[in-house]
Amino acid sequence: MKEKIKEREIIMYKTHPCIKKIEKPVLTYRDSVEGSALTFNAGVAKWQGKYVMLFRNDYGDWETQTVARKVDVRVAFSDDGIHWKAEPNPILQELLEDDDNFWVYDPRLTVIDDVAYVCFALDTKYGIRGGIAKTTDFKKFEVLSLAAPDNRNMALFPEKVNGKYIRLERPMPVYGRAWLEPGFDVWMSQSPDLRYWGDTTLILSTDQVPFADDKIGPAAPPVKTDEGWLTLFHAVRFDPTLGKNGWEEKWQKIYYAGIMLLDLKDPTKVIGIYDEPLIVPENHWETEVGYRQNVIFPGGMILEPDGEVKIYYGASDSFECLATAEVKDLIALCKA
Ligand code: BMA
Repeated sequence: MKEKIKEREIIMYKTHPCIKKIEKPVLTYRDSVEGSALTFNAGVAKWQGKYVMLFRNDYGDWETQTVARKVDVRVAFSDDGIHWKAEPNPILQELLEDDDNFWVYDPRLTVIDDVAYVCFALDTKYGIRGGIAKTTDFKKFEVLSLAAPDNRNMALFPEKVNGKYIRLERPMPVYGRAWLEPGFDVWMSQSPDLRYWGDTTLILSTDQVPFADDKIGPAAPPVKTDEGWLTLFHAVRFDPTLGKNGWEEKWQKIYYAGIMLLDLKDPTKVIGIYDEPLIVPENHWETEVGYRQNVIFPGGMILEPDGEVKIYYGASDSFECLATAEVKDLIALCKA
């Protein structure tokens, strides 16, 4: 794999023309939380006639390009999915009552029968744990499960399949997979009750994604269509020619959004994957400003009744952005 990467020519991909990016971010540090430097990587769903977003807030100072290493998750509501108003308090703080837990971040949101389920990453003294919590009011949360480290990027399907809850997840095997290094893959687990997870299966590996050579991971919770589960993922390419690209001394990764279709009845089967990136970092917000440039990190996907798909993504680890597409076009890409 390492040899292949060295030989691989760096292809300049373009966002697929079926994707329309909304010109400006839908939420930034300016309109989210006092003291926020970075407002990004949100999960979004429809709930009780509104749109609800859970977003990641990293404290710091935008002007001086400093991050405070203090992170939390916030809630915002919207009537149209475009204009957002953030609530004043962080959520899931109960997890931090345990001193071994540092912070919660990168939420994904799934609504099943009016109950909202949040998948989140939790950095702890003993590694990164992926968790699931439920809420009916976005104030009080009950934590249902926390995986053994290192596992994150969990995304829960919006309904049970064959009587089981299904989640995508991305473990990070640094020893056992070292011979194939680099590369972390997308897996799927099933559960009767959202607490006990098993029947774990590999869904998509980095080697199967032509535009990834570093790692891949689940993105938004999949959306159900007549043709299958439309499923976004993020795919990472390492580009040694890149230098600063943000606030850190060096940032040499590029994060794309990819898309695939999973079988409706057996979602462990990939029906098709679009063999180029769906969304590529290109505009000002994605490549010219921000903490880590060239990062597209999709966390929310909503299928509207008229066939429009809204894709919410973190840009440059700094802003929350929105793009739209027609569901039929996305399905066609996966089946081509
Ligand atoms: C991943 C996560 C994300 C982040 C991305 C790019 O590993 O930490 O939160 O958006 O890297 O920095």
